[in-house]
Amino acid sequence: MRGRLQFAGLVLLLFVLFAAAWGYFYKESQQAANDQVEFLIGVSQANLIEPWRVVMNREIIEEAAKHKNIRIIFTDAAQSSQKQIKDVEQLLQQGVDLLIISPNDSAELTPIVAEAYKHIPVIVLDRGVQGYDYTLYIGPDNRAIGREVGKYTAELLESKGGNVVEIQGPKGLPSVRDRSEGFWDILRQYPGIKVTDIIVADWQRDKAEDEMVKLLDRQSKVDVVFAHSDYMALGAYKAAAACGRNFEIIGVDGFTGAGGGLELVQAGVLQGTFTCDTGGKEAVQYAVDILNHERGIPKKVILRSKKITRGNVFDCLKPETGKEQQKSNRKICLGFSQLGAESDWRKANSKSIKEAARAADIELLFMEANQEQEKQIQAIRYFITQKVDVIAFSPVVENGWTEVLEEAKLSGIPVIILDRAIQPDDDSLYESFIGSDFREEGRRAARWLLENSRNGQPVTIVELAGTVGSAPAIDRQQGFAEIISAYSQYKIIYSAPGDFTQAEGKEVMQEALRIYGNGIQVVYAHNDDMALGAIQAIEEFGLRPGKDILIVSVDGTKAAFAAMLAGKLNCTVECTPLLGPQLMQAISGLMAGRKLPVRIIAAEGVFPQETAHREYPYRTY
Ligand code: GYE
Repeated sequence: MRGRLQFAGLVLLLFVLFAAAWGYFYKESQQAANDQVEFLIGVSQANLIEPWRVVMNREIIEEAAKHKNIRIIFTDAAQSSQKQIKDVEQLLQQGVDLLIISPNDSAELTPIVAEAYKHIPVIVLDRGVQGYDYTLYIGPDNRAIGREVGKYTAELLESKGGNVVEIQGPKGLPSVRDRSEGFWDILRQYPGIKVTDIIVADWQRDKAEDEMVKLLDRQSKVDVVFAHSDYMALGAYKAAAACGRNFEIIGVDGFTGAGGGLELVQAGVLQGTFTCDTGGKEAVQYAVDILNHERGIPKKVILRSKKITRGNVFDCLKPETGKEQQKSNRKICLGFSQLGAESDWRKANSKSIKEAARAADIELLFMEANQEQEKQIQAIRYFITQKVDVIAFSPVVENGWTEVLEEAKLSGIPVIILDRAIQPDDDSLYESFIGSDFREEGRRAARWLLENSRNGQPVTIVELAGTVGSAPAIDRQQGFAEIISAYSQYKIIYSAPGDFTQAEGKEVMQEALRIYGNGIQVVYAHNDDMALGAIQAIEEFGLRPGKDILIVSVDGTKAAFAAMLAGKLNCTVECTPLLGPQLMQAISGLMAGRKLPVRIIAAEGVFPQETAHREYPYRTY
């Protein structure tokens, strides 16, 4: 008996000692963890009623857990902009190092986001804010998602027609409007397909179910239901089951995990879904890069949406894995087709790519095409025969790439598009587009002009356009026209292509001067090189560029800054050619099995003459 008691005492003693030691070490390790926290990130969430936002927060937590040195503080604005403004103020008071915000309302949250941005980096998720006072925007392309749903609906109805019901999220939300508009854009092309009813179910499954039951009561023929979220789609399915009806249901979101869209597709509840990532994971990844002061942080990241049907759902459920070559530690080989060497921009772009490849230890096959599409197609075919790991290229013109990109796809080589976009923009043919928003550059040039030209007086403009059929020429023209078209006194009196070269820019300007002489007040050049050519032509004509004729152009090259310092150029809208580091970063990610955003848009500014002095020393191209 005594022996037993002694034994029990010993066990108790050991237990107490163990507990004390554990407590001590736990405290120590907690202390160590706190010591490790370097960065505090505030997350201001618009609400947690939408399941999509709950997933966003979960992703943020999961991604943040990979970094010992960051800590996250969450706030929930419960659908109130007023509350969200207070939340941000409080987060700022708590001393967060970076803010991630998903705004309740774009306009109402713009001032506080701009205020926060004065002090710390700000990442805006999902709903944008007005203007550019933030570090980075990450979000989906809802209009594109809507269009894809439209195409799939047409595919399901085999163009023979049928009745469709649309179940929307809350009225007035930009995401709802965009998805719906994209969807209708496509369905309008099929006269046999009728959207007979629209239900507003506020992202709620039960509301979708109830409304759908009522609808099925009176509507005898329903062929396809498009629900703006998988959760509401499930409601439609339940309604069908309750009423003994049968139709095909398409959702949006495509979450993994229990009850998520992928599971619903796998179970045959949904015919298909289109993924709409929340960006939570990417926000943390970029936040870490920003806090570590990494270079080449973009301004906008648009997330890829994937179509999920029974045919591919099993592949999607598999965890992401790295590619073989990464495991074997072989050097990654990149084939890059550059369109030419027509401008300072292009030369800087080529240099940036070569230097970044070297720095990233990526083997580079680099081919230049003298602005000829045929040569680029040949280069891409050559890369395919060489079995490179990745192909990247800057398409000289927008059209005519589908065939060669399909060849690359068939041979299993991923493609990244750099700088200029393609049409038709079939994003199943490439992994990512990295470049600028050319239309926005055109708008910026026009806005500068509006602010800096005489009010009320007629303003005559000569436009020196870029290469015919190229994305920057098309978009810069449209963006500029979009803004000035609202003001009748602004008139483009002459527009001709100068192929982005200085020599042709000069020729076009000579011709314009020959026709209009002193009657030209403004030159808008699609790039700096053509503006420099125009400056020569204007001087030779006996007028003063920058004074008698205002000149605004795009790129922001060092030569343009020198022209501004000399008073001969009035403004340059930046378009960065320094895309090499972002390209290599994307390639490394891709090879490691990461899903890339479908569009990565660079951060850029506007530089009027007055700023040239300050900026000139820092221009690197
Ligand atoms: O603006 C121009 C160049 O595609 C953005 O091409 C690029 C354009 C750039 O030649 O200078």
